[in-house]
Amino acid sequence: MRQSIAALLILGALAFALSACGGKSDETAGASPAESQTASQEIVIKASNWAFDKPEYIVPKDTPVKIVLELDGGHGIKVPGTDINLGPGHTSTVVTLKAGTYDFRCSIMCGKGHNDMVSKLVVQ
Ligand SMILES: [Cu+2]
Repeated sequence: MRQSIAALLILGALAFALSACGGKSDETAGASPAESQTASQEIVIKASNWAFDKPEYIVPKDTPVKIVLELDGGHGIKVPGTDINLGPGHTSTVVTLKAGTYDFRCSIMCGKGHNDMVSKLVVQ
């Protein structure tokens, strides 16, 4: 009788230790380094032949935002003064911008209307 009680106690202790271990590893898995890249807002810029869908895009300053380029044709954007450089095969990025107005244009020679493809990011 005494032996079976000891066995139960050992089993109980083992179960407790295992569950404690499990809890710990779950916590570690939850802390993802990618979370610092989470954007609070998404700005969609649509490029087609031969225009961007808006004359300007309003972007919140000092806030991580996801810039998404939607393409209809072979276009790209490169925004001077920022890390934004998008085009076919690389159509989104997360950036944090300082207040200001950033003019940009199509970054890929796309045909006769290429020079008309201008717009701006208004960061405020
Ligand atoms: Cu172009």
